[in-house]
Amino acid sequence: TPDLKNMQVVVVGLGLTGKSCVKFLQEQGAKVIGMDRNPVEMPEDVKTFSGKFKQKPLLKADLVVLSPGIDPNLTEIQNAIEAGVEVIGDVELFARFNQIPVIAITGSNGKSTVTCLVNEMLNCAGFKAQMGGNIGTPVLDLLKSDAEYLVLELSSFQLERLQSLTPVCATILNVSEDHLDRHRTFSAYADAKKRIYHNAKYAIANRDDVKTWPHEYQPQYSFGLSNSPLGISWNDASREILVDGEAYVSEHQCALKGLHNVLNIQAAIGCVRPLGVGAEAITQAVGQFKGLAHRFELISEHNQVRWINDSKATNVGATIAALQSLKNRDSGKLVLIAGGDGKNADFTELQPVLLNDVDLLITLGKDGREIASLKPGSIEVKDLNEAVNFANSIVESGDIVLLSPACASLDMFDNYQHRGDVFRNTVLEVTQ
Ligand code: UMA
Ligand code: ADP
Repeated sequence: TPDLKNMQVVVVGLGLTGKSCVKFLQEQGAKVIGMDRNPVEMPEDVKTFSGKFKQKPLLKADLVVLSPGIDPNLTEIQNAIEAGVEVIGDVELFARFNQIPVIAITGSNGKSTVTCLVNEMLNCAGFKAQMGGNIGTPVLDLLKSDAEYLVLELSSFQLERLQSLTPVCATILNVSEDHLDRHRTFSAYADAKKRIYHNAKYAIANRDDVKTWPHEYQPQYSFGLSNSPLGISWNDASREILVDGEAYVSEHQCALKGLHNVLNIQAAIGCVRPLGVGAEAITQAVGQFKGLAHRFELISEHNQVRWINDSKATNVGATIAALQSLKNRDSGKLVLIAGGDGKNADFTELQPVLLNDVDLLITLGKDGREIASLKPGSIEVKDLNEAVNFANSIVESGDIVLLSPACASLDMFDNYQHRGDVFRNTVLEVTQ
């Protein structure tokens, strides 16, 4: 492991990640400087700058550690890189010290769901596993864990500069447009995700989505809805997940619903089977994992109207998945509430499902108008409260109201949890 003692390290961004970096670096004996655009309270021996990032300390540093939310293309950071300063992320720092086997998970959608499923499957098989990364616990906080496996959810921001991670299993679940405000082009975003396979022992890819494939694609480690004699597949007639052509788990044994979740379950199976996890543990895990809050979560069925909170649908792909899950329902109108900060996304892909599968579209937020323009008769409202009240005024027994914004929440809320909580509370208020 590298020696950080007395090294001059600048930590940029002092949120969850930055704080974990400062703590770790101090334990290693480094001299730490912190920077954040906002004033942040730090230990006394950490020199901290707020406001615009200070160029001089960045140029003088032995190492710069960037938080995932910091754009490496910022002038001050680029100048440091050009001056030969090493600039890395927290996951790279973690990888240089970590000894615990890692299962690494990325994708535009389904990361948190698959991370939790893999964790659950390992635990059901009697392994001690712990989750971290983009899901919430900064990876450096896991270095001292006594877990046998670390299950890491990694975002494109965390993968962008990563080199030293050597996962046992790595998977890209899917790649659809997201974060173009930061990565600028779709190919740059997809390339960042591809780094997850670098040095991975087993690469688990979606055989039907070439964008998820590693350089050396191997069908025995693939998943997907298409037929395949090898790897993990799906029999649509019997509604069963197959492994190497043999029935393995059936849909009714799984607590998660929807075809996108079939893919998530397949990917999780693909990640744990190389580790020796068997059918019994897998069946137990898929039976008990009901999914996370804010992901296609049923929050009320008052008067036979279903209200679904899918606030975590922060890109177009997730909203399309939600609408597809509702396609084969019996009857009733579908009201969709969408909009927020689109992160420079192209919404035209959403148009066919808005036209065919949505009966009424209510939009809000920064990019609400743009989404509303895709469907005649859409209604633009000022906030979520108005959206819920309007929906409530027109719904009848059998209808569904879905909050699935296809956008980030940051233009109107603290985060997607806040947006989902406001939705839930308002729904419970108006329907009681
Ligand atoms: N900051 C600046 N300048 C900037 C941007 C941010 O100074 O230009 C400062 C902010 O004032 C703040 C700090 O940086 O004090 C925040 O850093 P950060 O944005 O990197 O966020 P963290 O709190 O460190 O949380 C990060 C992840 N956030 C992002 O990638 C944006 C968390 O994922 C992750 O859970 C956490 O590390 C632990 O690993 C959240 C997320 O939204 C859930 N991720 C994106 C997503 O899922 O779409 C990728
Ligand atoms: P992530 O961590 O990648 O954001 P989550 O599991 O939190 O993924 O789910 C985020 C959103 O994407 C939710 O709206 C969820 O319903 C949807 N979703 C989950 N899995 C998939 C998938 N495989 N394909 C498309 N959408 C998905």
